[in-house]
Amino acid sequence: MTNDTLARILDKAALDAQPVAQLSLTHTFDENTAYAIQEELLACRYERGEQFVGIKLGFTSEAKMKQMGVNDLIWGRLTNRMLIENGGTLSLSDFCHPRVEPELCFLTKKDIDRELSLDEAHEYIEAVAPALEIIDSRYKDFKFSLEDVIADNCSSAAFVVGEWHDAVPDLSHLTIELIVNHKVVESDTSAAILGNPWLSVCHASRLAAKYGQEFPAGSYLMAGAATGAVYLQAGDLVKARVRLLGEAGFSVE
Ligand code: 0L1
Ligand code: MG
Repeated sequence: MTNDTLARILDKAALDAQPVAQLSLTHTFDENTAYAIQEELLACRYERGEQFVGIKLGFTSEAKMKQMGVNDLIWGRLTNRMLIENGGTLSLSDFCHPRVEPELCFLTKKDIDRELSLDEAHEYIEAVAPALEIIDSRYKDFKFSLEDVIADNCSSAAFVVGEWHDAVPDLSHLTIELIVNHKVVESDTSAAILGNPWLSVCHASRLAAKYGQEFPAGSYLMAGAATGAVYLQAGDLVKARVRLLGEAGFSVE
């Protein structure tokens, strides 16, 4: 099967909200091919009029990399259709088996077309906000190989961004809580994101350049999860609360 055909299987799974068998059970493909399938998958969305609005990073904690037996981050693309307004509503029926995780989101200030050093990262970022990522594997039982999840746009499904704040140089000591129905269900500090969330800017710039993804000023950069993800249920009221940055939230119907 061609990359386009494989991508269309995943695109249909997302549109129908019906998970499919892992591609790797019947097809052998490497990481580069997985990213090529991801590009085709996004092309399906662009054909329907969606627009690229940013990048998300996955496996930003060492524990998760070890669990998957990999030594690099993975990344996916965000589109305008995935953005849920802060305080808005998500319909469970639009997703296969969605989970949510609290993150930080950066807003880029300049076009980024090469790997940035940590020293340079600050001048490329306009602001930072509390955020929530909704991940939804298009594979049955949320099970996949590394190549499977990359092809599936790293489980990207939706995201919510709170109020923007000046991005101060030290973002490593912020408590980040995931609150569901007024209860804190997950909590950690922002250091859980690569030890320093600013490193997400460096890695996103490296990966965008490596895979030829334009990363223009005004893009979102979801920095990676600070805690584990939890499954969503109808009726849930979900918030990310980040010390000094405030909250982002949505409800589930
Ligand atoms: O955003 C993430 O960290 C998740 C990346 C994909 C793996 C998963 O679905 O858990
Ligand atoms: Mg995430």
